[in-house]
Amino acid sequence: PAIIRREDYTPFAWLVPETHLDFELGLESTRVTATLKVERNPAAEASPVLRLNGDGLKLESLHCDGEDCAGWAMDGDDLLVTLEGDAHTITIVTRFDPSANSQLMGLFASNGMLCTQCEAEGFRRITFFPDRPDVLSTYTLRMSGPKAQFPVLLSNGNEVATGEDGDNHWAEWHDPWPKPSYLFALVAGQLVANRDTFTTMGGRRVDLAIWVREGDLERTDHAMDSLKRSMKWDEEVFGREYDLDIYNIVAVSDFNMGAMENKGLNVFNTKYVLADADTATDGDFDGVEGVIAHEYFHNWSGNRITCRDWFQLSLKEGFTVLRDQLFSQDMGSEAVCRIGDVRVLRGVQFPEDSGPLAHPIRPDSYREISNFYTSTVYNKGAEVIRMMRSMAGPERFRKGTDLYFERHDGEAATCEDFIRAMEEGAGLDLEQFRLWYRQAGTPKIEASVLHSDKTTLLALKQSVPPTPGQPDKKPMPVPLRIAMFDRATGQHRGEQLVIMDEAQKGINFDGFAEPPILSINRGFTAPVTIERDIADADLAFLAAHDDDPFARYEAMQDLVTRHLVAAADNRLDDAAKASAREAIGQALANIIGDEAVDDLMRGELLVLPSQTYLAEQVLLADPAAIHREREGLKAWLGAELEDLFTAMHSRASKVPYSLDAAAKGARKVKVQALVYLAAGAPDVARAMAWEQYRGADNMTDRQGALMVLAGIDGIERTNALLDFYNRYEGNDLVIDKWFSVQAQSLHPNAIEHVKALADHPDFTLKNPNRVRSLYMAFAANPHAFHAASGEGYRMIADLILQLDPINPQTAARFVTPLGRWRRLEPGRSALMREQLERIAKADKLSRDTYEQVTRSLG
Ligand code: B3K
Ligand code: ZN
Repeated sequence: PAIIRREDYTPFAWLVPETHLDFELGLESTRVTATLKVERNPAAEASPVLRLNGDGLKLESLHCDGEDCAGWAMDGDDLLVTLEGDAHTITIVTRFDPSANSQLMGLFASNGMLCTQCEAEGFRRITFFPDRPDVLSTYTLRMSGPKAQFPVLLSNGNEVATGEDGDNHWAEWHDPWPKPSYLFALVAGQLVANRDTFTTMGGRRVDLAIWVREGDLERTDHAMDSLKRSMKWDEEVFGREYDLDIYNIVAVSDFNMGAMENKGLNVFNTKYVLADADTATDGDFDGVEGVIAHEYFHNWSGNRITCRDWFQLSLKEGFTVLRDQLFSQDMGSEAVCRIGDVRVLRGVQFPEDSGPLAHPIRPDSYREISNFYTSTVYNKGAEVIRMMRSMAGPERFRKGTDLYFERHDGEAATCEDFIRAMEEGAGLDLEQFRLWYRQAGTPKIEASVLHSDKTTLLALKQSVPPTPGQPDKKPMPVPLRIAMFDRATGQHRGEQLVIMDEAQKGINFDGFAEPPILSINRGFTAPVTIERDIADADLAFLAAHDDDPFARYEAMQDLVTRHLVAAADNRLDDAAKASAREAIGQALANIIGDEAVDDLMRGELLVLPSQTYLAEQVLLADPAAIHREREGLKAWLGAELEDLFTAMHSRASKVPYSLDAAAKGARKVKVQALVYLAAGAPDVARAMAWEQYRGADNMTDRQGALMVLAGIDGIERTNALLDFYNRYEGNDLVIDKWFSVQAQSLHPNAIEHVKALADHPDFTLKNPNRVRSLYMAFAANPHAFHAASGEGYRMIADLILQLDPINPQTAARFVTPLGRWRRLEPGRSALMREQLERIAKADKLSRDTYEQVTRSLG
């Protein structure tokens, strides 16, 4: 497959001012008549050839200006039409079988309904079209089909006419806003709606509807509430008002990703719509709120202003992720949200940035664009814009975004356009900052405090590691919020924002009698790694006293990380290990007892650094050693602090269920207590977890207890898993949890359990949620996936080979865990690489999987 390069961009030779679509709908056969008005693009180099993209389409007929069209040819999957004059009407008929569309791109069938997914290049599976984001067109659509099968017919914009015709009925929709084809959507099926209204700041009354299958209606209130709060928030914080009279959301159970921001008709994975206390955890509730907000915010950052080409993806995704993060921060706890964002960044994006798939937030080339919907484009993209916000401050940042929205409304824009609007509107000089868009890799900042009688010097060093295709890097501007704590008072004298924009830099401080304690990258102002020269006792001090909650969390993480990395590397003798454990135990005990901290934050402070994060800290990781030390520490802490954990659990168990912060916090610390006790006092934990399971009146408590029980042998394990299955049989989203809990468990036989679950009648490769619930959970289970025999790697490779012909987009996502081979100890490294090579040798691979496997082998 060909490589597409950013530098090769050229504007399309033709404009498509109007698109008319006529769908004759059927689950097994749908016929599409597309009528395109085309005219020469005066801003592009003239060409008589109109390239219409297709993907697996069969052309039934083609007319130009009503006549049979002579000048056409196929170029691979694309249709090339040669046109003499300046303006024409092209009519194209295609027909296909939506029920055979297991890729879930284009128009597909899901549970008897029809729905579309077009981003990035799915529209070309519906009809021949210039399927690129810089071709904006006004869409009018007619669809007809059997009324009994498809009582509800939806598309973008407004419904303008409906009618009946025997057993069939039809609807016409018109979207007044010109849009690229990737934002097109159509839904037809048996659906019911939760309806509400929202009045915008300008007085427009918007009819809101969330469409689901009949039995799911009662689980849609949280999504509706999140939608209304998002609409209000975007008006208040970004000055953005909604621009249509209706806003529809449809939930489907077969979906490759979270959701899709189609204009006026969002299509959602059920996972991000349905939530109630009995079936959704607190994390699920937060996920629904975040994704509803994200897709809504796209209406401006994505739809009103879209991307010129797919290399600019971060323009809409990075910015929209930042917007949804700021929203969630305002709805809940700022510090806890920030910690959650950083955990995702470190758990997914940092490993991506240090592995074979590393790429800048604005990539330079791709073979399959679906592979670039990455944590780098999304999460690092959000961090990059957040840094601009930190440098400008919220008011000036808002001036920058106002200018961007005003200047580029209705356009297909570039990252460069965004940067320029920020420079002018927010008054920032971003010349050197543009490197964040060009360079991949996570910058490393080394910090040390040098103290003499009178002066204190903070010495900073920056390096950006080499990444594939980018051996040499330049220093980037890294905004770091810093505070120096005075040992005499235990306080700092105010924080400052330092822009570290050179390879080396020194900053002087006066007036410290003793060397101050450095608190750096407070609030995680920059997506970098920090190596600071600091004593464990000072980390413990910051973990207990830093007034920046993120910095507190960070100090605790650092304290534990250092110890576990050293222990896994066999660098500690018994005495050193014992004293490090004592220090960590003391710090945890302080956190458990600190009445100034709320439980939500306490829950964060108690989390041990993940195995992935620990592995990231060393050049060649030994997953078994890391696992042994991490579990060893957990067990020691669980035993040592048993009384504190049981007391915390029993205190928190008295808090009744609600969705307020105190109650969510109570549930979070309960699970934490069980996790430590399960390692350190398994008999106590088993009894407590079983009691929590049986008494649970909500999914957070029930799933938390189940997770703990799934890792400990005993009759409780069997009974809880059986009870959970029977209780929720038929509820797909909850049965996904049942698969995940087992695939991710600490049970020594997890690998065997996963094999058995793959043969369970409820398992299917056709549903992406189900596939992920079993195999993503498994790939994230360090002791099982990294089994010394290589069995775990083989199982993931088998899955990729089986899934690739069915759903290449989802299959390709599973290559990532196998891409870690360069960073593993030699034995596992070879076993992992072997599996990548086995996949590479397969007869027929999709473009998606081919690209990821070849890059991973590098
Ligand atoms: N824009 C979509 C993602 C589409 C992914 C296509 N492979 C959802 C989102 O980011 O909001
Ligand atoms: Zn998005």
